[in-house]
Amino acid sequence: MSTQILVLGASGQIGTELTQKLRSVYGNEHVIASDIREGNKEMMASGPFEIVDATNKKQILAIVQKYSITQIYLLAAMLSATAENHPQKAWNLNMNSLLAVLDLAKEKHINQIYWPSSIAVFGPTTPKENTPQKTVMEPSTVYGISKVAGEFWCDYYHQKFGVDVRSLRYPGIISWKTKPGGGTTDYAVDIYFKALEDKKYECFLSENTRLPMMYMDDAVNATIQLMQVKPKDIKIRNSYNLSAIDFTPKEIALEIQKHIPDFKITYKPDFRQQIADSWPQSIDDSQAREDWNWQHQFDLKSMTADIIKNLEKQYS
Ligand code: AKB
Repeated sequence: MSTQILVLGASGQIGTELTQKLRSVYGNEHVIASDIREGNKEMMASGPFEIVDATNKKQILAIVQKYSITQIYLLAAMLSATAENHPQKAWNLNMNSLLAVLDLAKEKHINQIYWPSSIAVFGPTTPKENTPQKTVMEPSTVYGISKVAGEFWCDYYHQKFGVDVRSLRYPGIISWKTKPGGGTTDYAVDIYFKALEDKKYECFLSENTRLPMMYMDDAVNATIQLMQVKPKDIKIRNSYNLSAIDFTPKEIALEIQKHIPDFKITYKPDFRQQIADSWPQSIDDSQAREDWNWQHQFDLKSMTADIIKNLEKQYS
């Protein structure tokens, strides 16, 4: 049976780039993009697109049957900052979408699932540096609570029903093609746009707030790589720690100033500071590196050079 992929939440920050990469790997017609709103022009033109509510199991099943889907990548989610303002909505979206696709796999409509977890599963009681794979998970955000619960559901469906579900704990993901929305790590995307547009940026986190981060190219590659690993090599069924770089707002600003010398950053921490302070500063992802040979490519320097080169083209 050929691989037929459905991406739920394809129009979001990660979904947009993941869909395009999956299409280049598996062929445009084999990757069905879906969301509650249309995606960008490239996505709409390059392959099939369907409007789907990721929490509606019936709607998902109809698409699964229409395209003989074998794998689902579930990217629809409400992120940390927005979830604090809409707790019930966040819980419903983040949980019901996951339970819907886990059930579809249990009922043998599909054979593989990808679902992202996050560094938000960790909380103030977790060791902050080199946070281990297995450690205290007592999150203090609604988003984090939904991700911890999701991880337990994934493990449960795997143990109990043999569902092949795979997951990564994403750090902050940095991109320039599609902006994120509602996350605490979003400053590290906004800062590049503002640097090019206005040569200044007011950061909503304080200057020394260190957080784990990753360039989009690395995140997309890790995700597809994980899905291609033989089932016997997947040793973790709740979610793998995944890491690349970590930096503070001050450090990213200094790196941007190497390209745009008159760029200025100011700091005005808001409610997101408390969320950031509850998360790890760096992550130990040695299990992912051992089990399926994960390696990141981009550091702060190469990522910044790549983003500024691409944004300069876009603005010129
Ligand atoms: C957020 O900031 O909410 C996300 C995440 C770390 O999961 N980027």
